[in-house]
Amino acid sequence: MTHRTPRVRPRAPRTRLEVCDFTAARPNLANGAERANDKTHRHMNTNTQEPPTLNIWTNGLDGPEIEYPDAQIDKRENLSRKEFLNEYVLKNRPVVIKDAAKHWKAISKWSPDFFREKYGSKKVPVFERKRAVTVKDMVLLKDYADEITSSTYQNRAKYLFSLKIPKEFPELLGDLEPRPTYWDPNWLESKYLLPGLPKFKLRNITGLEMNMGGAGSPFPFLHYDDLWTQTFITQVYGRKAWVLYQPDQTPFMYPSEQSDNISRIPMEKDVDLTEFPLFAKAKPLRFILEEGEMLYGAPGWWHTTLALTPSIAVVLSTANGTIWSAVTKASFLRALQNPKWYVRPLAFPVSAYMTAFRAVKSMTDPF
Ligand SMILES: O=C(O)CCC(=O)C(=O)O
Ligand SMILES: [Fe+2]
Repeated sequence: MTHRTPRVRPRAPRTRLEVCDFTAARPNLANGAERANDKTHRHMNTNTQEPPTLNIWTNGLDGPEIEYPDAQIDKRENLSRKEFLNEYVLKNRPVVIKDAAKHWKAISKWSPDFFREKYGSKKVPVFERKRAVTVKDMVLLKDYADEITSSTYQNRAKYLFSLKIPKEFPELLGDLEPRPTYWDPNWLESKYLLPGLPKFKLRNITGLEMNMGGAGSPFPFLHYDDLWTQTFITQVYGRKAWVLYQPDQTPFMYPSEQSDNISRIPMEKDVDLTEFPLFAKAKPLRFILEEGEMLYGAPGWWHTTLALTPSIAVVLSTANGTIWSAVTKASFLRALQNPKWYVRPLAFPVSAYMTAFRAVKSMTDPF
């Protein structure tokens, strides 16, 4: 996905309720539905008055030994398009497709060394979260390749994301073929989608992107992908831990004021439950995406990641008739809530156009 630059304002002062609501921090009382074998660290040291905290990766940001043997995500092979549609897309459930990228050259060819040698002098944007603000830095790819290969859990590499492959590495697109059938139809690629509004977010959300990190690098923020699109993330090199929360967990996610799809909860350290008490109630789904596997990220699911090794992933956001009404609604609200007053009236023609677009596209791409 393309992320809006998530600059998050300093937090509002804590409310009395947040400071006092310690029930939420006690997992067994607060969240009876939670899996019994969930070993999430939640500490409340009553002797020293340390605030209760929660580590979303269960065994800390300090070591690569994370394993989730009871991962609650389906990992499928030989998944037909029909099964994909009926069992996952129409049920709004994520799935890992183990063999969707098995013929891609990228899987054996791309690595930090490959990018260091072939593209070392290219400048790329890298990100980290500092005090609730995502900070961007520009670095040479050769330096960044060194950073991710020497990253440790104590000294974590920054995160590179949303680097547009067609723009930055057009000659590498052939390494990502054959194109998985699950990606189509992708209406976001249509030149008839809101042609008069080239800057409108929906026009720029698709296209293959690259993400990179090093061992211990957290993706800078917990979020769901913009405008309720679906996203396919392929782990081309290395492995990465994922945590997902289904859309009904939104009340526990603390969306930021500026971007309702980006949480204010910091990812670079344990979550302070006196500040985010409701987060203790959220039901996580955790798993590891192994090299070569492709995740279908269903719309509206909150997620974030932690690279366990040097990691390279390829991301594509798509949309079509199966999710179009949700994408239309999100686009309508985006325009309506735009800080620029003159953009707001566009909300109505945008949603009318998208509704008509769906009627036309459905003739050739019925579901
Ligand atoms: O690659 C990752 O670590 C996370 C990707 C992601 O969530 C995104 O690009 O939207
Ligand atoms: Fe995402």
